[in-house]
Amino acid sequence: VLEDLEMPVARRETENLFQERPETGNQYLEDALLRGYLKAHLPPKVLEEVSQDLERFGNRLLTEVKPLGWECELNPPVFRQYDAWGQRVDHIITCSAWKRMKEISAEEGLIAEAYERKYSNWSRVHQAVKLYLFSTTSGGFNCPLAMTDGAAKVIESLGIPASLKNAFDHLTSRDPKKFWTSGQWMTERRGGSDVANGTETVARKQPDGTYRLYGFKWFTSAADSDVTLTLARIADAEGHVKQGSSGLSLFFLKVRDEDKKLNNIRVQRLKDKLGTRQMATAELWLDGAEAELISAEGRGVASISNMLNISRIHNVIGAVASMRRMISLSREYALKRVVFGKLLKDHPLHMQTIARLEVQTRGAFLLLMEIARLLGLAETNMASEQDQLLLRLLVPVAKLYTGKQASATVIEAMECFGGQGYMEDTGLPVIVRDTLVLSIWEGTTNILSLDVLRSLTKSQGRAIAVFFSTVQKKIELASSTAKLEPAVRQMRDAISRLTQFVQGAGAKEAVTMELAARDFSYSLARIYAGSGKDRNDEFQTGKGLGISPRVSWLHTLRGKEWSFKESLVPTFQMEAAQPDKCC
Ligand code: UCC
Ligand code: FAD
Repeated sequence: VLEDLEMPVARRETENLFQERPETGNQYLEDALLRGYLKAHLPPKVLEEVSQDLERFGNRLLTEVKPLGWECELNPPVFRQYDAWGQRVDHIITCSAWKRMKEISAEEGLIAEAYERKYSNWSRVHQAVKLYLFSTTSGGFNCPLAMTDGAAKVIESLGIPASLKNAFDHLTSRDPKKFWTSGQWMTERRGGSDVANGTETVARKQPDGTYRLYGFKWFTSAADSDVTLTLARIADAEGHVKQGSSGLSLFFLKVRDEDKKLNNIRVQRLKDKLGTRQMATAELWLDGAEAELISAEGRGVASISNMLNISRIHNVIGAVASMRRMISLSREYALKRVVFGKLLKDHPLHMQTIARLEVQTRGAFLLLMEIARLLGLAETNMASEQDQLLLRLLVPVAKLYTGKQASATVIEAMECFGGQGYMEDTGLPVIVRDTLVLSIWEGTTNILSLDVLRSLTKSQGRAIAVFFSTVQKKIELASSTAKLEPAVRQMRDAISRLTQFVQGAGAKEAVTMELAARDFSYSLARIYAGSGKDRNDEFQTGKGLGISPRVSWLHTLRGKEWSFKESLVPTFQMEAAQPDKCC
C-alpha cells in the first residue's frame, strides 16, 4: 500500500528533474563575431550575396544536415571482407546519411566555391565560412572535403594537366552525381611524420607509361573516396629505389574502376578509433594499383605540400568550429540550468569560465579568417610577396595552435554541462572526441613547430620580418583606442622579447632552436591573434558585433556591463603577451 502511495510522488519528482535542453538556432545569424567580420571586410555587393547564402545555408544545416550528422554518428561504416559465398569483396559500407552528405557538399559548392572564384579573392573566405558552419554538423564529412580540396589544389597548381582535367572537374563539381572526393595516403607503418624515411611503397613503371603501386598504407581516412593522392618510390630497371625524401614521387589513382571494383587494393581492416567514427579510416594493401605519376620524379613531398597546407587550413576551420559550437551550447545551457537558486548565467565564476573560452575562440577565429583572406589573395594573383610569406608561416602556426586550443576548450566547455556533458546521447562527447584528433593528424604539434622553422629558414628571415612588420602595424592601429592602451603596451613588450629571441637565434645551436620551436610557434600564434586590430575599428572594439539580447548576458559580470572593447579583447591581448619560455 505504501509503495502504491509513493509511486506517483516519486514519478512527479523525477519529472521535475527534467532539464530543458540547450538549443541553438541558425548558426550564421547567431554568430555575431562572424557577421561582424564579414561586414567589416567584404565589399558591399559580395556581402549582400554571401550573407543571403549563409543565412539560407544556416537554416539548411539546422533542419536537414544536423539530423543527418547524428545519423552518421549512430551508423558508423562497417567493413565486410567476404560475401556470403566466400568471395573477397572488401566492401566498406557507409550509411545513407553519409552518402547524402556527399550530395549536399556538392550542391552547396563546398569545394567548387573555392575554384570557381565567383567572388574573386573573397571566395576562399566564403568557402571557409560555409565549411566552418558545416563542420560540427557534417557527421565527419568535413574530413573528405579537406582532402578533396587539397587534391584539387595540387591538380590546379600543376596547371590542370589534360590527364587530370576530368578528375579536377569531378572534384570541383556542384553536381551531386558527378562529385568525387579524394583521400590523402601518406602514412605508412614506419612513419606518419617522417614520411621521407617511412615510405616503403614502390612504383613500377608499365609499358604504357602508367605505374603500378605496391605497398601498405597504414592510415587512409575517408577510404570510401573516389580517388587519392599518394607517395611512392619509383623502382628503376633493376628494381632499386632511392631512399629519403628525394626518392619520393607523387601519384594520382582511382580507388575503384568503372564497375566499382577496387583498383588492385585490399582493405586489411578499418581502424578502431577514439573519435571521427562516422568516417572510415582503413589500412590498405596496394597490390599493383594503377596510378599516374603527377609530380617530377623525387619531388613528391614538395608537390603534396600544396595538399597539406590546404587540409591544414581545413583543420583550423574544424578546430574553431568545434570551439564555437561547444561555447554556443554552453551559453544556451547557462540560460536554462538553475543551480544554487539561480541560473548558471548569474554565477560570475561560471561566466568567467565561459568568457575565457570565448576569448580564445575569438582569437582563433581571427587567425583562421586571416589565413582564408591571404589564401584568397594568393589564388587570384593579388597577394604581395609579403602576403605569401605570411600565409606560408601562418598555416602551420594556426594549425598547431588551434588544434591544441580546441582540445582544451572543448574539454572545459564539456564541464560547463556538469555530468550531462559526459553523457553520450547529448552529442557533446562526439564533439570532444572528434576534436582531439585535430592536433595529431595533418602533422602533430611538434612536426608543425618544425615546419614553422622550415618556413623561416627557407625564406631566409623574410617571413619573420613580415610577421613583425604586420603585427606592428596592427598594434599601431589599436593604440589609437585609449582603453586598449595597457594591452597594447603588453603586446609591444611581447614583440620586443620575441624580436630579441629571433635576433639571437643565428648564434644559437640548431638543437636550441628545435627545443624552442613549439614555444616560439605558440608565441607567434598568440601575438598574431592578440594583435587583431583590424583596418575596421568597429570590428575590433566590438561595436559592430551587433550583440543581441540573446548573448548580452555574457557581458554581465558582477552587475557590471562588459563590452568586448573594455574587457574581452584586452584580456586576449594580455594573454597573448604572456612571456613564453623561449623569449
Ligand atoms: O593525416 C592525414 C589526413 C587526416 C584526415 C584529413 C583531415 C583534415 C582536417 C579535417 C577537418 C576537421 S594525411 C597525413 C598528413 N601527414 C602529414 O602532415 C605529414 C607530417 N610530416 C611533415 O609535415 C614533414 O615535415 C614532412 C613529411 C613534410 C617532411 O618531409 P621531408 O621530405 O623530410 O622534408 P623536407 O626535405 O624539408 O621538404 C621537402 C620539400 C622542401 O622543398 P624544396 O625541396 O623545394 O626545398 C620543403 O620546403 O617540401 C617542402 N615542404 C613544404 N612546402 C615541406 N613541407 C612544406 C609545407 N608545409 N609547405 C610548403
Ligand atoms: P610519430 O611520427 O611516430 O609521432 C609520435 C610522436 O613523436 C608525436 O608526438 C610527434 O609529435 C613526435 N615526433 C615525431 N617526430 C618528431 C620530431 N622530429 N621532433 C619532435 N617530435 C617528434 N595519415 C594519412 O596519410 N592519411 C590519412 O587519411 C590519415 N588519417 C588519419 C586518421 C586518424 C583518425 C588518425 C589518428 C591519423 C590519420 N593519419 C592519416 C595519420 C596521421 O597523419 C599520423 O598519425 C600523424 O601524422 C603522426 O604520425 P605517426 O602516427 O607516425 O606518429
